[in-house]
Amino acid sequence: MPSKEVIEIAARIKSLKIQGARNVSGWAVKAMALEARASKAKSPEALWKELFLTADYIAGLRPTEPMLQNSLRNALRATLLEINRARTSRANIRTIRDATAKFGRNYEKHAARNLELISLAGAQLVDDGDTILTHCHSSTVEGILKQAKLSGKKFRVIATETRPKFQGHITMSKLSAAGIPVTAIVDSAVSTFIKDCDKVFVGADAINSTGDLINKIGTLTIAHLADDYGVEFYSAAELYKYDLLTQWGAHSLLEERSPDEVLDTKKFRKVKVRNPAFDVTPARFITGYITEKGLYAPQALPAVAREVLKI
Ligand code: RUB
Repeated sequence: MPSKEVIEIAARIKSLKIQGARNVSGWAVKAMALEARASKAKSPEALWKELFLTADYIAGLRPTEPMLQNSLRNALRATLLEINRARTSRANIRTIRDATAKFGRNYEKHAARNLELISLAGAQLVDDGDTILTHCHSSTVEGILKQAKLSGKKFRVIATETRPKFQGHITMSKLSAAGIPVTAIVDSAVSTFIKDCDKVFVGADAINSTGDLINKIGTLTIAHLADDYGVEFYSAAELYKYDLLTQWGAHSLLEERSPDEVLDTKKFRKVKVRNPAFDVTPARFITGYITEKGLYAPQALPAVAREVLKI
């Protein structure tokens, strides 16, 4: 059973109080460090088992998040390295616990640096006079647009509300607090407003081995419309979002969430509800991925990601 703090973090991830791939992964790594610190395990083997089960529990909370899986895998890898050292040196249960916590601190710095790099690269794509459409809340897109504003660009944003959980409201309030003019629209109004847009910027939950993008449900419709109207379509993504398993033929898992998010199921007893949280946008609709290593065509991204993930 994970510690009380980990269970609390898990509940906030599950309910989307912590949302977006980067935030979820950051909190997951913090949870691993907290679990290591709170552990009463007496042997490296017992500690390993505890951390492994914690990682497995957290990874299952949002199945469409390779960034979450990649960061948990690397937290476990850092722990395992120290366990191996303990066989041959003076490393002990305390140094093993410290190794998990140290990974957490390094991860946080690394993620902050990557966000800075993506924000700088993405801001260069924003031109004076642009109207930019965004969907859901991506902390990465938020970083880009705030950086563009800081560098003096004059542009406006159209933000979808993002049914059923309205994450678009987070985007609207963060961008308007930064002094960026924002227009809110309902998701189904994208077809009306796309012709007024110069660019689409969305985040990414996963990128697969053919360069396809998995992101918040509704992204695919926006990509189709952008393609029809000749609007550039960018996804801002840390390379940690690459889904390693897809290169060996696995399909990306698409999370389906509770029907109660869509409507009051007590009132609509006879209605079947489907609530997929994500959809898949084929690479052919994507102008480019904005990453910490720069801008890449979708077809080029898997090779760059493999290099960064060292496989
Ligand atoms: C959020 C979502 C975001 C990506 C990227 O979905 O689809 O576009 O996670 O976010 P949810 P970030 O609200 O269901 O988590 O750029 O912050 O990693």
